[in-house]
Amino acid sequence: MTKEPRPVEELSIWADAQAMLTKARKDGVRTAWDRLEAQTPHCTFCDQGLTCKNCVMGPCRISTKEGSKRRRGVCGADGDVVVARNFGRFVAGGSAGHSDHGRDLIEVLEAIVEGHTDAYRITDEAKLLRLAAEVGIAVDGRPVMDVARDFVDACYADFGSRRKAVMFTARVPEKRRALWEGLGITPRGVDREIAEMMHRTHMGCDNDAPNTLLHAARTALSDGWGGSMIGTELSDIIFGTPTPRASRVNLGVLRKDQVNILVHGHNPVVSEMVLAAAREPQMIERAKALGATGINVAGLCCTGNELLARQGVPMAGNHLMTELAIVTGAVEAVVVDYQCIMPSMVQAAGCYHTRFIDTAAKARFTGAIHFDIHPHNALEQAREIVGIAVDAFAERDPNRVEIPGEPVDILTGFCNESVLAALGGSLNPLLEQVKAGNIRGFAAVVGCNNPKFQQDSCNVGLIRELIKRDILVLVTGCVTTAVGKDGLLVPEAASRAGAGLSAVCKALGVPPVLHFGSCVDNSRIIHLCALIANALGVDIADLPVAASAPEWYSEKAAAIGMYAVASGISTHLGLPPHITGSKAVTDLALNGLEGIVGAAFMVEPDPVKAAALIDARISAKRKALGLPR
Ligand code: XCC
Ligand code: SF4
Repeated sequence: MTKEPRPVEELSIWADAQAMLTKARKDGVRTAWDRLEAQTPHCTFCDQGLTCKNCVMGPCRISTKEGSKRRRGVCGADGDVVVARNFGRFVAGGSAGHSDHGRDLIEVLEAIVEGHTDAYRITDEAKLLRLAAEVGIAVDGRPVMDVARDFVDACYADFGSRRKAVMFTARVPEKRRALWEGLGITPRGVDREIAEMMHRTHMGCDNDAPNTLLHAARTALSDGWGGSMIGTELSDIIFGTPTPRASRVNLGVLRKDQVNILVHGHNPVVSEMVLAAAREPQMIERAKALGATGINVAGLCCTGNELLARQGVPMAGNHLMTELAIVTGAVEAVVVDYQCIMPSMVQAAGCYHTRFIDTAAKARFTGAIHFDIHPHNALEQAREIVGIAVDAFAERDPNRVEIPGEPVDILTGFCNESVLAALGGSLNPLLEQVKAGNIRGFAAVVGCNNPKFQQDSCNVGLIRELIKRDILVLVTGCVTTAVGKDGLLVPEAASRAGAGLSAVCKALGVPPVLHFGSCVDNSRIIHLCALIANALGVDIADLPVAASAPEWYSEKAAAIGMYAVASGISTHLGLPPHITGSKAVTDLALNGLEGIVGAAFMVEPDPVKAAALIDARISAKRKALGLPR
């Protein structure tokens, strides 16, 4: 007997998701929720991090039972070592993802400097010059392209083995840098730390769990202050630094009367070109010839966040909406770069007229239409892609189209530069509000969806609670779409915040939740923390700030959490990583790290309880700084 499927209301809090889950069942499209059910219960050894496959004397499953003969693997590694090694590689995977993305932007800037592309250009020259000067490159009187060439070299050098510290660690408060130095976790080079983690976790190397975890911190720091930060800064230089602008979210941003193209993945390098091609008059004419009124580009996941923050392109959905967006039957093409793209989307697309197009040699999907996009051919390739989407419009079956819900308004485009500009060039007005207790602190709520949660219940539930407690929230990644759909990314949402925060937001005309970009843009948030700490003459760990990834799923989210904690920002997770098989590792993550780096992880699936934990943290930090409330 087959089990009744779970009611769609239990799977997501959103009406648009529920409608598409119902349609998916009718259309025979399987989703992540169905597949999770098929995978449940998960293997307990794997879930707790106690499986090791690092060599072929194994695989080994470590038992934690007292007296068991299987308390050690064939090589003799115990549960602590296996858990730490697995977690170390997990963090290295995430750091590699963000940082390789960052490197792709260096290659684009290099192509601009070398004159190998007309598709890309330096949009924010002032930012390039400012950053170049910041890292010690001579700027005055030099041609911009010469400065850019030196900056490209400086960025590449951050990936290598010759530096004592990645360049942007100069932004970190001195006290924290000294702490890292003392612990031996100053991030030296992005590729170096990642490679060293792979080395350490080979059989017979680092067999001391705390030592492995310290290197996990170092690896993550090379992402946060290295690869991700380079990704963010170069994206601003090439595509422009975000400024506040209006946009809209949810599946309702898809258009019945237009060619719909969804961009999905992470890097703006491809999606910006697709957008540019879709705006060309001859493309729009081609769409009109087929009966469409135009071409609508909308975002999914983080490349969506990149286009949203810089161009105001609407956001169709976050991680768990990606399959459901196809189920609308209204999508002509999904164009992907890399990361967080469920391979199942190829099958989902195959159930409709939707073309699934991949664009990177390093992220190919069997069954997809493949383009190999490089800086020198990006715009021509993007034009071909948009052409394929437009032609697919002729095959759309109106009887299978259902676009649920109305778009919700949001305000986007916040970043350190735009916040500083809004404050008149200095953080002081903001800090005065913090000192007075109108803003009690800051929380960065970031990350993904995970079908183990009712979609967005924890993301939204936590943020609603935090703003009530006068905690200003910054969001990135897939949490953006969640709060956006809840109506919290508009200035009018100030009325849903506590009295203090509400008054500040009303005075400034900003929402109580600020959209700070994509996942690599969490680097903006640690940079902001460093700016505030430096302005106050304290360490980041002394600030009334916290981070949270309520519904996280990915290796990248683990890297972000790890660099946040190692930077002194306590971080809440809605569910634990695969470490619970080791008491030593779990204790270290939840408690021990506090004494080492001044911050630790908190794990709590209930959003209201999580808000209380974050609030308690912020209160303690305020008290230590001698601040009221
Ligand atoms: Fe991926 Fe960045 Fe997570 Fe969304 S939030 S599911 S990592 S797209 Ni980073
Ligand atoms: Fe087993 Fe050790 Fe090999 Fe891991 S490294 S598979 S624990 S023998």
